[in-house]
Amino acid sequence: MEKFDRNFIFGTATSSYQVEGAVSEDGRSPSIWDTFSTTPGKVMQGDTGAVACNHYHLYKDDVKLIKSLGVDSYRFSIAWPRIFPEEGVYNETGMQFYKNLIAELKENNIKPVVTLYHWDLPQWAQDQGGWVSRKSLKWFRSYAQKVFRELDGEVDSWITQNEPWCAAFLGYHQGVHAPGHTNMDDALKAAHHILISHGQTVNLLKQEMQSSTPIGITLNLSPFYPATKTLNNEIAANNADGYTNRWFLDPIFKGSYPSDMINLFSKYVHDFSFIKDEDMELIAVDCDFFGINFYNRQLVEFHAASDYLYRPAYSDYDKTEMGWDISPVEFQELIRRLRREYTALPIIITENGACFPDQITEDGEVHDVERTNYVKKHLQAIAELNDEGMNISGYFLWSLFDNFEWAFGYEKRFGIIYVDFENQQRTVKDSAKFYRNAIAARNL
Ligand code: IFM
Repeated sequence: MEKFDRNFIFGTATSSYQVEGAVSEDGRSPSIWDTFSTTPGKVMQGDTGAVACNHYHLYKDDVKLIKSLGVDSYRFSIAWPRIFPEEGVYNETGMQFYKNLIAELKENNIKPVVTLYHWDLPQWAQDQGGWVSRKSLKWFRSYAQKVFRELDGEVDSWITQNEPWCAAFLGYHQGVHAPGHTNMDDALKAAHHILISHGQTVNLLKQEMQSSTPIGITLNLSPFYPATKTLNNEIAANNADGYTNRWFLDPIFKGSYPSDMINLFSKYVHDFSFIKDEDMELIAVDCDFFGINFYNRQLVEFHAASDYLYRPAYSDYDKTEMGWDISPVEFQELIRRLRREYTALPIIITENGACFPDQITEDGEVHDVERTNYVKKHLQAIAELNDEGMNISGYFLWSLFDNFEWAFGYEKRFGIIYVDFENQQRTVKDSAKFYRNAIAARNL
């Protein structure tokens, strides 16, 4: 019996800065990631996305590879600084790349799922405050409007924002992502503006442009568990969940920020007047689906000296090369919780995958058994969830290629297609072959 019905969407995913390269071509201006990655000490080995997978030039061959996987859909993102290299200055040549890519995908019967923002904010916007500034709403609106005018109709689904937690908290609080700020006040403002930008973009598409193309947002969610069941560790897990998950889930689905987190954040942020009542209504806008990027569960313990009273705890689970727990059971618990507490919208797993240290062996292949098992376990988990009626309607394997893994550079490989960054040669890994067979059989 088939485990996935015919309507289930199987896909694979990438993002612009991680694969495109061609950072100074055809009128593209620098993004915050060009600036960040060329700042010494920010990215491992000093890697940058300047060439990445050279997908900008190799996209036709890459679409052939995507086609060979038998996927229904390909998720990619648009580099904002290709479209608006300066404030208010539209670059048709930059847009043409995406028109070509979409045409190529459609000729091959692959549905394009397009993310508007996967972290490559134009540097000109950052120079004026970036997401910390409320002006970001105006900038993002013009960008989204132009992209919709040019591409809506050719796109299967839109994702407004990818992982606001990473963009805001890794970028503006922890400083490990661009633009590298370490300030909670900045992070909360950035998160708030990113969330509003999501709401206003959905309204732009649906109300102003009267489009019926499905649109939603993607959050990275990670369930937190106390290392042991003490009251203090439960507090730690609740705070970690608030910082990572609820700060984004609550406004999107309940129209308010969690009050326990406002109290906790008040230790460092004294003025919340940047949050206006009308913003909350906008953030809680109706969408067509909810995107989730899932990688791992996290174990935490109470730690009085940490900002929010928690720190990572030892876990004996098998791990990926990122040190992330392999946790398909907790993935299922997360989905059930979302159904109980937050939403009945169709859920799309917009990213799931694993990093392992791959090598091409003497037979010229990449036998990535661990990644294959990881993917298999998560697909199995989805099939079981759907048997329970959890309505997961799609799965996008992260990632199509080994690519620029942000602060880790090219050191960490998530691809189901191996990329030799010396010569851009692609090698289809065993995990890709497994995925192709699973899709063909709609089974595992
Ligand atoms: O590579 C990233 C991606 O850009 C966003 N989600 C997590 C992936 C793996 O870290």
